[in-house]
Amino acid sequence: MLPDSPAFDEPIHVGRPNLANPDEFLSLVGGALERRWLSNDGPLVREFEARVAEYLGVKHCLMIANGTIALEIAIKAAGLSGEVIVPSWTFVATVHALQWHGITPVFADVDAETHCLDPESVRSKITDRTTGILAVHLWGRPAPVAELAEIADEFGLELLYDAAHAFGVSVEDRMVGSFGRAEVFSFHATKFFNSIEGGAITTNDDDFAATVRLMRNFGFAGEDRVLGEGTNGKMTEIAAAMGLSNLGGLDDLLVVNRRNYEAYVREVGGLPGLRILPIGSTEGRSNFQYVVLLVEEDSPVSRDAILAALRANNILARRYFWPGCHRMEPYATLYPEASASLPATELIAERVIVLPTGTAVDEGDIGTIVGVIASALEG
Ligand code: T4K
Repeated sequence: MLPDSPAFDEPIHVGRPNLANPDEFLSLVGGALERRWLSNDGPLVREFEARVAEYLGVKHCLMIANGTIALEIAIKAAGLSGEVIVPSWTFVATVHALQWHGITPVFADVDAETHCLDPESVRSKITDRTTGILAVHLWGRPAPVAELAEIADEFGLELLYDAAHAFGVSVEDRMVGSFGRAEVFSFHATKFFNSIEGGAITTNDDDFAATVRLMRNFGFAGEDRVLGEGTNGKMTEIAAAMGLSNLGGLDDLLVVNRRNYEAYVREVGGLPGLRILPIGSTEGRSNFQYVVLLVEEDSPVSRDAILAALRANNILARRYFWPGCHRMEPYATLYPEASASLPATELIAERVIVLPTGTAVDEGDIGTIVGVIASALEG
């Protein structure tokens, strides 16, 4: 490598899509074209729903066009209004989904070690206008499901989970997908398991599932019978084909993610002021889909200096979810006081770098990426 040439000739992305079985995808798409059934509760969507419900051990899985619309439908189906408690430390779609429906997002802080909601902070945010909690299993680490269920029960609140990061994750033996009233997944192209665009709502509640089914198709209960408000949340057959073709390779994708995560932990160990956020826990299975580098207070150089070095070398690492939703618009203007009660969120936002993983990188690439980070530490 020349001293001034980048470590990689081509960009290395955080969200490079995994394609577990392109031939199966093309064949499934061929079948859809032959049938001329491309959307609206098609056979591939139905098969995808049945297989995901079985995998997650949940009664109902309803495929939706994307994770954001799925969040919006879940919020409507749960009848949320007034104020809903949500982390600021999440992708902005979680918060937008509330605001878009005229609901006030009330930001609770996260635990600095897990990056998931801090139950004590949640308790401190409950008012007589609170109708629910929208928790996030951030980075694929389960939110504190037992504590949140206890709070929801105690105060009569709805409990929904944004499980966009947590497909394939379990809490002990129970898969994420059946906690709270409902859980919402994203199968966006950048997620380790993808359906190009796509999402799902999973629930064990029959009435809730029936409401979601209506809402995702404009409220139609028959050809010309509309029973209530609805939107267009339908998943296409092309998206379901990608989802189905990736489902067969899911175990292999999980192995690759774990291998990459462990390689990063090994390579970063010993670098001063840096560590990889622990994601896996002994109480359940992780999907290791995000590798989060924490640049601690005693790092010789700043987070942004390391990020700049990575980018100069074609490594398109991200500082998800800087600066925190409460510092993004419209929330920064609407809730200028929010940061005062979010010390952990504010701290984490200055420390994270999300590194590339998935099938597009191997252990050799990880060695090179961490080599760039090590050089950056030398200034
Ligand atoms: N809740 C949470 C907690 C979420 O993280 C998300 C989405 C949602 C809800 C909403 O679910 P969806 O409505 O998206 O289903 C990305 C994704 O767009 C978003 O799905 C994801 N979270 C978020 C964490 O990341 P961007 O704006 O950073 O994505 P983008 O397009 O810049 O892509 C990231 C990297 O991947 C780039 O380096 C380019 C590369 N890439 C991207 C695509 C689409 C590829 O190499 N190939 C591709 O096809 O938001």
